[in-house]
Amino acid sequence: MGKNSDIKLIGTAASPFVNRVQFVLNLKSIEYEFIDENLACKSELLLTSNPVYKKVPVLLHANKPPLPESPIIIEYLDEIYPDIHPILPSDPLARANNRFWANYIDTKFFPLFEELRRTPGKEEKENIKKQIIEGSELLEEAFVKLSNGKAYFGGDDVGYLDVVLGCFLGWTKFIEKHNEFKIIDEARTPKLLEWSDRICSHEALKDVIPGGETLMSFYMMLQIHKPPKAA
Ligand SMILES: N[C@@H](CCC(=O)N[C@@H](CS)C(=O)NCC(=O)O)C(=O)O
Repeated sequence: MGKNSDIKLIGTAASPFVNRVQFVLNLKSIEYEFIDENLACKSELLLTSNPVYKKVPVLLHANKPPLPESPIIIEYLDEIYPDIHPILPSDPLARANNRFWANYIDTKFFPLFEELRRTPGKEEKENIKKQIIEGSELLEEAFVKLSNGKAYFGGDDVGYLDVVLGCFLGWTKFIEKHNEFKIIDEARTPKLLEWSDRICSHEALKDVIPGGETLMSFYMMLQIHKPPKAA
């Protein structure tokens, strides 16, 4: 995409946080250049652009200071391109509710996936799986409330939580497959299951969600650089 674009994104294809920004850029039809980062050997560009966290994504917009952290990047893009596919709801309370659930997903729900990978011991793993399942049931309830009978968390169209949670679906399926359990299923989370099929085939997301091979090589890199805890 656009080599001379004034928007550049430092990222890696397997990162759900990077995928969120790509999803929003696609929804808003914004051309950008993707700068592929190797997290096993971080570039000078990443280290100087995000000296605090040293993580992707980082948005580079023209000559402005680099912007890290996916929720902050998404809100920034939504503010500078408000007319094309607004992401956050206009109602302040709905906006606050969206931020609440996004924060839950980022600080409670998704970190359990990493904890599952790093925790040794069958019993401990089963306990984490149980917490993930409870989390998915909370998200089912949130979906029912926020979507109001419509197709997306955002209502008739993709909104903030669709972006935030939708970009975890590749990893959700990967974790399900490699740990032999279901996170989103017909019996416990029927609405989320329908939503997940719908959003994964969305035009702006379908080429962004990483495939199994990309996820596996990232997973192997994590196993080396952040290995499971000692038993
Ligand atoms: N809170 C950050 C999380 C970003 C994040 O965890 N990125 C990972 C890739 S999925 C990363 O860069 N990890 C490198 C590291 O931990 O050193 C966001 O939402 O952007």
